[in-house]
Amino acid sequence: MFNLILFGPPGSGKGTQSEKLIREYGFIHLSTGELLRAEIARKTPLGLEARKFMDQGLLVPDEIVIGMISSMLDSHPGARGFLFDGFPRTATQAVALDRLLALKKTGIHLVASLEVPEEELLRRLLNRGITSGRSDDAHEGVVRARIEEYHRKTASVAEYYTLAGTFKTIRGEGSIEEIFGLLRQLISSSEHAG
Ligand code: B4P
Repeated sequence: MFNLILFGPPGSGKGTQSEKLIREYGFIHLSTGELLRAEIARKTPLGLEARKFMDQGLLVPDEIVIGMISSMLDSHPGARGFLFDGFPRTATQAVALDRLLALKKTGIHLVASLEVPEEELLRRLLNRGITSGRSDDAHEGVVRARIEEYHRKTASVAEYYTLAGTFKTIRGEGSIEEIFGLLRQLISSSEHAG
C-alpha cells in the first residue's frame, strides 16, 4: 500500500494534479474540499454547517473533516493506496490521520508539497471564480482569507511531516504536465526508498 498527501496552499493545483494521479496510479481519492461541497449540494446538516466557514474562507472545524475521512477510509477496505487532497490542513488533523492509518496497519509514505507564489495563487483562484460557480473563489477578500488561514493553521502541517521525514517540495509553477512529471519522479523515488 502507498499513501500520498498532496499538500499546498489554496489554488496550488492539488485538485488538478489529483485527477491525473488517480488515473495513473489507481489511488482512492479523498478530497475534503470535494466531500464538503457534495454535502453542501445535498443540503445535509453537515453541509449547512460547513458552508458557514467555507464562505468566509475559513477552515471547517477539525471534528467534521476527521469524521468524514474516518468513514471514507472504512468504506474502502481493499484500497491499494489513498491520495489525500486538501487533508490534513491542521496539526490536529495530521495526528488524527496517523492514528486512523495505524489502525489499518499503514501510514503516510509521501507528502508532496506544491510551492506556488502568492500572486499566482490569487490569479488562479480569481480566474477559476469566473466560471466555477464556487462562492469561495468569487471574491478577492475571501480568497485572501483562505491564503491567510493557510499560513495561520496549515503551514504547521509541513513541520509535522518534515519531522516524520516524508515531506518533499516541488515547484508548482509551469505546465500541468511538467508538474505531473515531477510528482511521478517523487513517487517513484519514495516507492524505491520504502
Ligand atoms: P479545496 O477544495 O481543498 O480547494 P483549494 O485548496 O482551493 O484548491 P486546489 O489546490 O485543489 O486548487 P486547484 O487544483 O483546483 O478547499 C476548499 C475549502 O474547503 C477550504 O477553503 C476550506 O474551507 C474547506 N476545507 C477543505 N478541506 C478542509 C480540511 N481538511 N479542513 C478544514 N477545512 C477544509 O487549482 C486552482 C486553479 O488553478 C484551477 O483553476 C486550476 O485550473 C488552476 N491551475 C492548476 N494548476 C495550474 C498550473 N500548473 N498552471 C496554471 N493554472 C493552474
